[in-house]
Amino acid sequence: VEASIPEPQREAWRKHQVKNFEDQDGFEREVVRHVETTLARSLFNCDEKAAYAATSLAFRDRLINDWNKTQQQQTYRDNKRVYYLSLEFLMGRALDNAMLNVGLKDTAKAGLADLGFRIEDIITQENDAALGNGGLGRLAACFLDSLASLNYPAWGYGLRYRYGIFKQEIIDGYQVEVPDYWLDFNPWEFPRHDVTVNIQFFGNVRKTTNDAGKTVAVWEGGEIVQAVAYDVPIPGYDTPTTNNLRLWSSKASGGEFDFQKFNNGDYESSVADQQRAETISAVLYPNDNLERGKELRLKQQYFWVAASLHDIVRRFKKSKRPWSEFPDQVAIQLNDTHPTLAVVELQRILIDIEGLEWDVAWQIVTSTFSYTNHTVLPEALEKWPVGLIQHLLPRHLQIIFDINLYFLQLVEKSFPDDRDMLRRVSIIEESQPKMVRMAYLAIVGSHKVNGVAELHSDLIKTTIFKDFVQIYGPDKFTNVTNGITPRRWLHQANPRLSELIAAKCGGKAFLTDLTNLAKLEQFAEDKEFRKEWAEIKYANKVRLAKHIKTTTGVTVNPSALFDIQVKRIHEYKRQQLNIFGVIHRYLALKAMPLEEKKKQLPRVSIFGGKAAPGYWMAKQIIHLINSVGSVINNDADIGDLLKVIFLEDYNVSKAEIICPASDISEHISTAGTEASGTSNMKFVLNGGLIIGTCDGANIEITREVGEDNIFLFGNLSEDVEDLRHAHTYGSHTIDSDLEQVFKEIEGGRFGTPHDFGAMIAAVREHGDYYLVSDDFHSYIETQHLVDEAYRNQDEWVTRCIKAVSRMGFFSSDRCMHEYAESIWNVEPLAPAPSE
Ligand code: GP0
Repeated sequence: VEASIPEPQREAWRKHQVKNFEDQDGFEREVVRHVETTLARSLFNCDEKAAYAATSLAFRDRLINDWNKTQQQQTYRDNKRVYYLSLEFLMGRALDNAMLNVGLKDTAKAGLADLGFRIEDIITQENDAALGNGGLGRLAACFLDSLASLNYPAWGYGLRYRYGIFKQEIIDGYQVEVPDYWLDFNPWEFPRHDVTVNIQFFGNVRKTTNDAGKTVAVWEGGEIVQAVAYDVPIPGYDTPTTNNLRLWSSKASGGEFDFQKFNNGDYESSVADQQRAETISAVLYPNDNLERGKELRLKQQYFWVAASLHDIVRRFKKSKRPWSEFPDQVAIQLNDTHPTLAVVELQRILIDIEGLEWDVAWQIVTSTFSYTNHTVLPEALEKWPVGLIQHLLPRHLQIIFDINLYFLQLVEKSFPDDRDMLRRVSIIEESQPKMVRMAYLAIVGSHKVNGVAELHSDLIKTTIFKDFVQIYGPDKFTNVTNGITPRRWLHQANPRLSELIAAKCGGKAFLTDLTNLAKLEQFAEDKEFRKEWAEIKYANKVRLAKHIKTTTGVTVNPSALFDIQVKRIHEYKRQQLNIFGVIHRYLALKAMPLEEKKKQLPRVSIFGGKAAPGYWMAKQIIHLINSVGSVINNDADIGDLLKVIFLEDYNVSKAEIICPASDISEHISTAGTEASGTSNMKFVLNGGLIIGTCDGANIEITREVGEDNIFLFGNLSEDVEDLRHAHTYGSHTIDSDLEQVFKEIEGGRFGTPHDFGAMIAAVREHGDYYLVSDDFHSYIETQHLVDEAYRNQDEWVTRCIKAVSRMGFFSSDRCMHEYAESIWNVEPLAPAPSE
C-alpha cells in the first residue's frame, strides 16, 4: 500500500500501460525485440536456443500482464482463496502450454516460420520443470491448470529445487542417475527478492509470564535460514485468469551472525553456513511411494510450510479482519502428509504470537486445513522420530504433544476404558524410538480427509484410518477421484485428435467441459470417421517409432500393436509381471512351427520409468527388461513379431509423445495397492485401450467406458490378504508357465542369471507379496484376448472411440469443482473485464 502511486500520477501510468500482442506481426516484433535487447543478439547469431528464449519471453510478457491483473482483482475482491501445498509440482514444459492456453499457438507458428524457425524445434529446447517424482506431483500440476482455467482464486506453494528428479541414462542395461540442473535459463520464474521470510530451526523454548499473567512459550536461539519467493505464472485456458505458483528458495540469512564471523576472519565457516542454508532447497528427494526419514527432508518440509504460512497469514492480516474469519478467507489443502507441520505451525502462530486461546486457535486451524491421502502402502506413510523433531523444532513438538493430549481426551470420552483404541490412534507411536505419525496428525488437524479414487477412499476407511471413522464419523472422510487436464493431455499432446474431436463435438467446448466428448459416441461406427481416427493413431505411432529409433537405435513397425507401460518402477506396479509375460510370449513364438508363427500378431512392448536410486529391486527389474530386449530384438527368428523397448528418462514431455501412441497400456498393480493411477486416464483419453487390474481408478474407468472397452484381469483386492496368508502358511505352488519363464532366466538365456535371482526368489521363496504368480495365468489369457480383439481393426477402433467418448468424468476440472464445493467452500472469481 505504501508503494502505490498517488491518484494524480496514475493517468500517466494508464496511458503507458503495456499492451498484449494480439497478432503475428505483434508477436514477431516482440521476438525480435527480445533477441536484440534482452539477449543482446541479432539475426546473425540467433540459434534455436535464442529463438526459444525470445519466444518464451514474448509469451511471458503476455502472461505477466494477465497475471498482474488477476492478482489485483483477487486482492481487490478479497474472496476466499485456496492454497495448495505440495512438495512436488511436476509441471513439464511451459511454452507450448502457454501458447495454447492464450490461444496463440498458430500465430506463433506462423511468426516463427516467418523468422526462419520450426515451432516444434523451438518448443523442444525447453527443459522440463521436473519438480516431482510421478503421479502425486503431476496431479498437483494438473490441478493448478484446472484451477486457473476455472477462474478459482488459488495459489500453489512449493519448493524451488535447484535439482529436480534426476535424469535417467541406461548404460549397459543398467540405470545411471545424472543430476538435473534445469535452471540455467528459466524465463518462467520471477525472483521476488523483496518477498522473504526468516525461518528458525533448533534453539529452545522458554516459558515465561506475560503482562496479563499468562504463561507463554518463547522459542529462541538456534539458526535462521531465509526463504526467498520465486513466482511462476499459471495461465488458465481460454481465460485471462493467471494464478500464481510460489516456490521458496533457501538462502543464508545474511544477518549479523554471518557478518560477524566474516569480520572475525572466520571466512570458511561463514561460507559453510551459507552452503548449509542453500542445501535445504537444493534437491528433490527421488522416492515415490516411500518415506526415508532423513533430517534434511524434515528441514525442507518445515522451511516450506513455515514460509508459506507466514505468507498466507501476512496476506490475511492486510484485510484487518478478526481471526475468527480466517477459515472464511483461507482454505489450505495438504497434498499428502508432507506439509502436515503446517497444522502445528498455524497453531503456534495463533497461540504464541497472536495470543489466541488454545481452543479458539484450534477451531480456526481445523476449519482451515484438509488432507489428501495418496497411498495405503505402509512404507510410504510418514513417521518422524520424536527426538528429531525435538531437536529441530522444539516448540512444535510441545504443540504436537498438546494436540495429541486433547485429542486422546476426546477419544476417551467416546470410548471409555478402551486403552487399546488410545494406543492405536495416538499421534505418538510408543515405539523405540517414539515416532510422530504424520497421517494421524493430518487427520486430527483437518476438517476433511480424502482419498483419490473410490476403491482407495473406501480402503482408507476400512483399513489404515478405520479407528478415525469410529471417532469422527464417516462424513469427515470423502472421495475425490483424480483427473487430468485435457488441455495438456489431449489438446497439446495430440493436436490432430483434438482437432478431429472439435470438428465432431461442436468446437472446442470439450476442452473446458470434457463431458462434451459424449457427442463422439454417435460416430463410433461411422466408417469415414473410424478411418480418420485410425490414421491419427497411426501417425502418433510413427512419431513414437521415430523417437524409439533415435534414442535406442531399434526399428519398430508402427503397424504392430504398441503395448506400453510407463510409470515409476515399483514392485507393486508389477513391471516384473509384464516382462515375465513378454518372456512367455517369446518362448511361445520360439516353439511355434513357421506356419503358425506367420499368423501371429506383431507386438512392441514398451517400458519406461525411473527407479528410486536406492531401490535395488526396481533397478534389477530395469536390468531384466533391457537384457530381455537385447536378446529378443536381435533374434532373427522373431523379427517384427516381438520387440522390447526400454525408453530412457521417462518424464512429462516424453509422456506427451508416448500417451497418444498406445494401442494398449498396462495398469497392472496388485489389487488394492495403486491409489488411483492417472496415466490410465491419459492413455484412454488418447484413444488407447487398457489392460489392468481391478485397482484404483481402473474400476471407475470400467464403470464409465463399459466392460467391453477395457481388459480386466487378476485377483480382487478383497482376496489379497487371504492369498498372502496362504503363501506364507500354506503350500505355495507357482504357476507352471511362470515356472517355465523362471527356468529360462535361470538357464542364462537373458544374461547372467545371478542378476535376476532376487526377482525370482521374491515370487518363489519370499511369499510373492505382490501376487505375480497368482495373477500370471489370468494376465496371459487376457493378453491373448487383446491380440484377438486387435485383429478386428474396425471393432477395435469403435471400442476406442466409445471409450474416449465416455471419459468426460476424468477431467481435473471436475476434481476442482468437487474440492471447491465439498471441501474448500470457495467460488470462482470472474476475471476483471479487459479495458
Ligand atoms: C502416491 F504416496 N503417489 C504416493 C507417493 O509417494 N507418490 C505418488 O505418486 C501417487 C499414487 O501412487 C497414484 O495412485 C495416484 O494417482 C497419485 O499419487 C495421485 O493421487 C499414482 O498414480
